Amino acid sequence: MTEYQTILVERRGRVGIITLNRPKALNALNSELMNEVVGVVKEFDVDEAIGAIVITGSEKAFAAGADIKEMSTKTYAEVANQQFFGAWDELARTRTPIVAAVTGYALGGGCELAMLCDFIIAGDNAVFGQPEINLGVIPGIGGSQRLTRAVGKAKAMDMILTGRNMKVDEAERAGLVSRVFPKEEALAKAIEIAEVIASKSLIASALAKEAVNRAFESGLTEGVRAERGLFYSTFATDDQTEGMAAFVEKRDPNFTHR
Ligand code: CO8
Repeated sequence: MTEYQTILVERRGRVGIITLNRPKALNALNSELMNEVVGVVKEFDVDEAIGAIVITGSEKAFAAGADIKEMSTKTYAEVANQQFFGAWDELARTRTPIVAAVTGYALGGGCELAMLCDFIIAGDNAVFGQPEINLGVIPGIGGSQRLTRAVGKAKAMDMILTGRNMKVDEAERAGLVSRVFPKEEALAKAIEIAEVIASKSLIASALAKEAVNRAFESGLTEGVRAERGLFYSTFATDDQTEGMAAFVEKRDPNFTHR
């Protein structure tokens, strides 16, 4: 079994759970944590036994940002030449749905990591923000793009330029989080939701995720065309035959992910 320094990894049925585990640094994201998270996500992503992934932190902090202590002495040449933090982008290329379970602080890179997941389940103590401007930098793991698409230009500009945080009520109203639960229940609820996703056809959920992401990333005509192609391709799968036969025969489907 692989030993991890910065995360805990668990398989619960068809759900893979990754818990960020640097409690003394409020789960600040350093390079080691990035490599461990991205490595496990990639393993889960090609594992047919895993149908959904949950990424979570602690009750106090999902993650309080990129590790400022690791970054503080870096030069332009170092961050640019090493493509510092570039591996996080790989999460956006996964097929398997990823749910973020966010309690406490999701700031800077923490907010960006939550937004790299497919949707966010939040505890009622969740706090989101892109406070990089306070450190003389700007978001660097997609925050300026994904926050703007999630909450619109007005709120994204407001948050990114002032560095203010957004509490969970505002985040839910703005469309950044999908559902809010009491903080003690948020992780269990996120796992329940991931179990629902994992009970579906893995091929269909990957295609559905791809289709929604086309809406997020492209124009309407292109998105609808992409959706149509993805929809047609579901008819090449055993799971389409099984899913529709099960409905007609009034029984539960037995998806084989084929
Ligand atoms: N990095 C490193 N250490 C951190 C971080 C962080 N982001 N956040 C907290 N810690 C550490 C603290 O230094 C402290 O350690 P120690 O006990 O050794 O002093 C410990 O965690 C506990 O933190 P606090 O004592 O500050 O706890 P509080 O409850 O008082 O405050 C806060 C909690 C409000 C979350 C506070 O810790 C805070 O403001 N943290 C920094 C938040 C922040 O600015 N995040 C943005 C970081 S920049 C970023 O994410 C850029 C991403 C883009 C990278 C792009 C690369 C290409």
